[in-house]
Amino acid sequence: PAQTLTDKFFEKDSGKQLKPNKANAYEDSVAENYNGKYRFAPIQEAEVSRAMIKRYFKTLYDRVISDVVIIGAGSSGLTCASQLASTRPDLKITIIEANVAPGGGAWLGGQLMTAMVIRKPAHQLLQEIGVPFEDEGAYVVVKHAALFTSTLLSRVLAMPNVVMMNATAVEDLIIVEDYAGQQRVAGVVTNWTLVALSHDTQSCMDPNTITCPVIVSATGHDGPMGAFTAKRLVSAGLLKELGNMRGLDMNRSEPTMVNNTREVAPGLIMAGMELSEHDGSNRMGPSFGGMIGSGIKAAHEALRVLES
Ligand code: AHZ
Repeated sequence: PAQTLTDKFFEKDSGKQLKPNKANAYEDSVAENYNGKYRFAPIQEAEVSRAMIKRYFKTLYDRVISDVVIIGAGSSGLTCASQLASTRPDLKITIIEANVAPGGGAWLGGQLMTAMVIRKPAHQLLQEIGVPFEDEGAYVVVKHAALFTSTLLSRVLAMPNVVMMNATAVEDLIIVEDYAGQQRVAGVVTNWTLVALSHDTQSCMDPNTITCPVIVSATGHDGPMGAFTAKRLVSAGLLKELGNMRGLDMNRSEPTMVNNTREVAPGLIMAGMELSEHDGSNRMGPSFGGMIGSGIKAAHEALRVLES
């Protein structure tokens, strides 16, 4: 039979890592040439699949027990992850994000406009992560919200102790009774988002679990997925009723959100806009200082719970 490209370059697939037939096979085959002679290193499709599968499932296997799970990778959740992971590189921090694209609402400022406003002193995070801004006195402006989000996101994802599972939704909480008979949130129940959204039409699609001593929930506004944890606390009897976010008042809402970011139920810290839904406090509209402050406070709270 004719020799295929794969036969030429690789030993027969023994189920293990493919090895090149001769030491310089890759070098011979590769050329970065933009005059019509560009050649990629040869590859087998199976190799690509294995490269993804083994890492994804190894990570999932490892993170089934995490130190901290952060639900939601919006501005508050990502700030929390960044602060927590840099302060405690020993902690296994796992972010679960329902969307394919992490970042929540922080890819734009307000009303789909590009500039992002951050009130002082929350701009200190920008200095720390190296995002340039224009100083307007009481507040700063980042020229594009996407610059803030992409910088924060890449910083978080580059941290060796952080794992993010996106396109994955938290669809329930693990709630256990502790030795004193008190209800405690002890983990999250997850499913791929496309599966979580199809429970009404498909039967028997059981989820997965991640156990952890501390959860930070930052799922944002009430919506199909948003404010998920706050709503679940109500149905679990851990919260009497949802407060529902109140009208916009920047001066009241941002400090209130930061100062009230706390452990709302044993083992569960709530941050960002979800906290406004939980507590029934004001919204702030397109000012992101409260989200940054709340994310940092949530990281402090997580450490307090872990160390208590
Ligand atoms: O996809 C959601 C988003 O990325 C994700 N999320 C929601 N439910 C989830 C679930 N499992 C996993 N069940 C889930 N992920 O959570 C993220 C929330 O990000 P966000 O930007 O919506 O919330 P935030 O609180 O970090 O930032 C809010 C920004 C707002 S809202 C607002 C106002 O309405 O006045 N003002 C600001 C600055």
